[in-house]
Amino acid sequence: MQPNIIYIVADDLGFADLGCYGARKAQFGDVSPNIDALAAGGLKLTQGYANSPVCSPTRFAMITMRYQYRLRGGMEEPINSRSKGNPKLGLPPEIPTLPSLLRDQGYATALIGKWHLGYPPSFGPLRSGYDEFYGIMAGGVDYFSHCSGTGDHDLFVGESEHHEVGYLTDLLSQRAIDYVKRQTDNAVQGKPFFLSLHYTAPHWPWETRDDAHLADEVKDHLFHLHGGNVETYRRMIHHMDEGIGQLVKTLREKNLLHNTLIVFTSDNGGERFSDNWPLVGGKMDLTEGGIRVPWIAHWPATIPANSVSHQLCMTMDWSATMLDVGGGQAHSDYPLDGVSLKAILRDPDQTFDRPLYWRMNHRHQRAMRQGPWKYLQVDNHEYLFNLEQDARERANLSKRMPERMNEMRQQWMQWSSTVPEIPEDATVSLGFSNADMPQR
Ligand SMILES: [Ca+2]
Repeated sequence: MQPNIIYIVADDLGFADLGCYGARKAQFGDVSPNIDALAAGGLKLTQGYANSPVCSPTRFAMITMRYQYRLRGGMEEPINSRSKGNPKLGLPPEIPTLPSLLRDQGYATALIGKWHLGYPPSFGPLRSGYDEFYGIMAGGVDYFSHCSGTGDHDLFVGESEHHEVGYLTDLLSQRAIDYVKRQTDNAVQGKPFFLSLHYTAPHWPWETRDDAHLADEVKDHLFHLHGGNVETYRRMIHHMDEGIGQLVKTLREKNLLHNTLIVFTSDNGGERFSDNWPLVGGKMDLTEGGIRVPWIAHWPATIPANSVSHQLCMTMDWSATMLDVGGGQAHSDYPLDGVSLKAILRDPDQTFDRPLYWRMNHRHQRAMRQGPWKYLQVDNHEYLFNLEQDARERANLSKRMPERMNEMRQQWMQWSSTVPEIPEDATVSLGFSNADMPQR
């Protein structure tokens, strides 16, 4: 029987922000007990990556299961609010997607949360395979006013603007729970659902459930460069974790948990208050802190509890896995770059060779990971690291092992020639600079 599938994506959550990835306790206690329980009851990946160190490019890869560079919108780092109405910068509706291909297999499909793949009328979740949408179109909104950085109100049901009082993380959790309840009868009768639950937590502005008073203060500058702290940040994660706990409880009560695949990840590495230890760098960087993220999968019918996998993988591989377990196949005109990890779910001890590639317009970055090796270029400087020995990328082996670096550079160039070049008008948007806060 096809499993139900829930794809939970946090926003800017770093590699070590969860207890199960080594997070320290917050003043209020454990940061993420419910997500940690999913990891304990299922599978935790140690070498899983995001397709990009920034939002919308990863989301292109997530939904198309192909390298984001194949689409013009995927070249933006990221799609910014000023592109609203631009008919080029988004996910073209004719492109097959994970939800559209699962829908072809009989799945009910919904996106609850963040879209960030272009604005209607050219683009939108309902045009790309989702039956239902509740959430935001932009890259970030205030948690209380639900307004984006341009001041536009950005909460929608379908394509209709929707006003509702509440803390966005809680609204998304409640909608997800309601969705599961609504789908229960169909799911029991063999019509499964695919739910994308894409939180905006713990992305700026730095607001917990108790911080409604901040909405007015940050409305002209959602990057919130004068606020936030580690404890606030941990609470924001905790609010998401509470919602996930309630969602799992609902699945259990409805007897759906056993045959539901829940996958949890982040769209990119951590931002300024995040813990990426022991990795270096963060959002926008191709050093490990920008791209290595938590990957947790829970599916009692298939995945043994307490499993750990060291398989190399990136976002589009997990999407390909979901398509695979749902019985779907790629459209022949749009072959997948993502590789299914289905075999790993049953037998987490097995691994296979999986070279991974990244490219960023920002700082002319390139990266390739294969086995323990990482080839990296930043600002036209090249590096070679052995990540099994040095996950923090401080021991540069490029001069000691020039042959290996040359070989990996060649492989990267070969891969790069298979995807379109970055166009002149592609934009890079940074939330802050050294003028706002000192860099290390
Ligand atoms: Ca993000």
